[in-house]
Amino acid sequence: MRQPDKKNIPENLKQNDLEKNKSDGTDQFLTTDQGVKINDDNNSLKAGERGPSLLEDFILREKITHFDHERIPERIVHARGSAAHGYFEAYSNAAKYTKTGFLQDSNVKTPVFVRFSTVAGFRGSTDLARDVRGFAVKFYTQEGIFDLVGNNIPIFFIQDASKFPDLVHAVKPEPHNEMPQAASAHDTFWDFISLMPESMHMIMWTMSDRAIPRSYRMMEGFGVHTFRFIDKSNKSTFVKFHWKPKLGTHAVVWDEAIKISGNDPDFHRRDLWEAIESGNFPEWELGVQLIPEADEHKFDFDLLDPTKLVPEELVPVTLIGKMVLNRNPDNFFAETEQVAFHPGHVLPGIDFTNDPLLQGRLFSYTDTQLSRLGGSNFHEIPINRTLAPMHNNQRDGHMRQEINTGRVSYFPNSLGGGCPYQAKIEEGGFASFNERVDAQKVRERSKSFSDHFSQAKLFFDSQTEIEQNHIINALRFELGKVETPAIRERMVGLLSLVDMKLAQEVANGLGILVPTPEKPINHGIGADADKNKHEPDKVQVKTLISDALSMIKNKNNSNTIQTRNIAFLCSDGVDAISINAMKKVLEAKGATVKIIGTNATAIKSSTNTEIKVDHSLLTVSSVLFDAVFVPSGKKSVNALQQQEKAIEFLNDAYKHCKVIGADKEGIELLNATNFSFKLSNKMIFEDGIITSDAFSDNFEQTFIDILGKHRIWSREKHVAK
Ligand code: HDE
Repeated sequence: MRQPDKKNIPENLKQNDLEKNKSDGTDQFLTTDQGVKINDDNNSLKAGERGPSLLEDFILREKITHFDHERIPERIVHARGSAAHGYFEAYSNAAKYTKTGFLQDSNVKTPVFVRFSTVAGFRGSTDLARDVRGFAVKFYTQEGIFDLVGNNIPIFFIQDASKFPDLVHAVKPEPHNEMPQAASAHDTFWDFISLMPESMHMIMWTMSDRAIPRSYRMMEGFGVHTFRFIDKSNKSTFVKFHWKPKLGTHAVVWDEAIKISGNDPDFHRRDLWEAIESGNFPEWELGVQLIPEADEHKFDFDLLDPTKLVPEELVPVTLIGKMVLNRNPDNFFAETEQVAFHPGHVLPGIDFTNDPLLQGRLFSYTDTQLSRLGGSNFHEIPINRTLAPMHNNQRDGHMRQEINTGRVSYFPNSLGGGCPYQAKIEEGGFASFNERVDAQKVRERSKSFSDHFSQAKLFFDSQTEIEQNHIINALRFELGKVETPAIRERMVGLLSLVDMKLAQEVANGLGILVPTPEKPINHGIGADADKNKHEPDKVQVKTLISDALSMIKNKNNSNTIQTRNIAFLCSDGVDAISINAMKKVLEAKGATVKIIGTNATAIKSSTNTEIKVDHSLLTVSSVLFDAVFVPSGKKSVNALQQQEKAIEFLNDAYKHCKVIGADKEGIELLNATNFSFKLSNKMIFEDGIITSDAFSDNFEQTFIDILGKHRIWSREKHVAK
């Protein structure tokens, strides 16, 4: 039996594998696809200088033909995405529960390729859409490929795979006019949702700030479904997968998200790319919630229901490994676009449950690659190729790369000596978990799936007031864009089954009433209305509040300011000492400083030294940064006061609850803003405005301490007034 070499596997094993397919034209001749050197790539072959082009011009024909076929269909969902390479290291504490190889040994570095995505938008749409984010990880293990194809939200909209095409048709741009792009704020989406009470828990999450992350690097990830770990004795333990980001879980605010979409639609893509290029490698820890088979029915929800999560207070998350992303792809199309994930790519030691959403996914992912990547040989595309030895009797098909030798392509055979031969379980052969299934075929939903509101309420109740307000505002925005009154009413009716205050606040924003028994919901679907009325199941709920569901209360968030981006607003005459003092402490803590100048190249300090400008004020906005600092320097501040963009920069930073720092004369620039009254009201500290006047002794440190809080949420109340 072949034993994989588990010791000291270099982290770049997949990189070595990809090297075989890399091509670099440096110092090489330009050639045709056939390797013929090209003498003139600028002119087609013509009958005379001004005559028609000749069909025999094989160089032109080849070039144009290839160009004509450059595009492949984009993913039907998750079309917009960004990816990176890295590695995973197990802590080896999961070995008790699963026999899967890559989780056994902490010396093994398993190469990974991770693709993050939005769901609804097209390939070229904005990163900052209000949307779920995909979080798909391909592990190139020594036993084959394992794909953990998850999202940044631990549950889903629907319970049964048969509703997925309907959900996606509803959320995608409407079919008659293909609008709106990368947005759920339109009638077809809310029409569907208002008739699908099972989506209410997910709606709470997607209307929360989880749907507008600050960065892919600051998102949690979840496997969503309940999977199984299988140990050596074939014992099964239910498992829920979690990714916990080292940088904490953070979001932007909605006004910021829509402004980022205009300023830099590639915001998340750029953020991931630049972090990796600059050596700030993003990290996550892999966590699992483990539930013994015997406890399957001990919860007030069904473990097979993908609209439910297992509260961390009931089953804590055990960390079993860490993942580091340390290399950007070389070629977007070859790697990020052609990577094909599939929740059905599992290994010995990991298996499925009967979650009906997962079961449907197991069919869909291979099927979609057949049309997206053009045929059944997509596993041969370098990014999809396994590192484990691969031998079988699958043959031929479009674009087959492998040259299978010999005359045998069937099993069993005697002519090939019985090869390739089957592996016994002890030899690493995969055998499905032998779950006993004894049932009749039915098209039915289990009664245990019928409580659609308890966990929606759990989520809403677990949020801080700030976060609840964001959910209310998101719903006011989304439903405010809905044109059909009956859809809005139905939605408010469903919200009233989650939380009356929530429904009332949303209804107030829409200018409608919350439906009551006297004035019931208008279902808007004629005679069938009664069929769609939903009577919520009353269930005894054990978990009433879960702090892990709130990003603000989340205990995994540290106060790190690592990789936070701080804008320094500067012009000629800026005080270099003031810049350097703040820059030094920020960079020592791993933050990044960007000099924003009144021109695009360089400015002169008060002592006439040249300071390189990172961005011209004209090309950036406060929404692209985590905080803003105005260094001292009278002339610089005077010049900035003349720039509307500088004042707008500060006003937006204030509105989005970001830390604002100003050194000596820098404070005068704050006097020209909407929040200048704060300076006289002495509310500066709790309001996140850090001036050298008020904090003369520990100015820089105070700035950093407040920056570590991510946002000064308390400010939001008076910003709104
Ligand atoms: Fe997917 N999903 N999905 N999905 N999904 C796809 O596969 C599908 C679901 C997820 O970066 C598609 O290769 C069905 C849940 C991610 O390449 C497609 C159902 C979760 C990605 C597909 C679901 C996901 C996809 C489109 C319900 C979180 C992007 C292109 C039964 C656990 C992967 C492709 C990447 C992509 C089908 C529901 C996550 C069409 C039928 C739940 C992260 O096959």
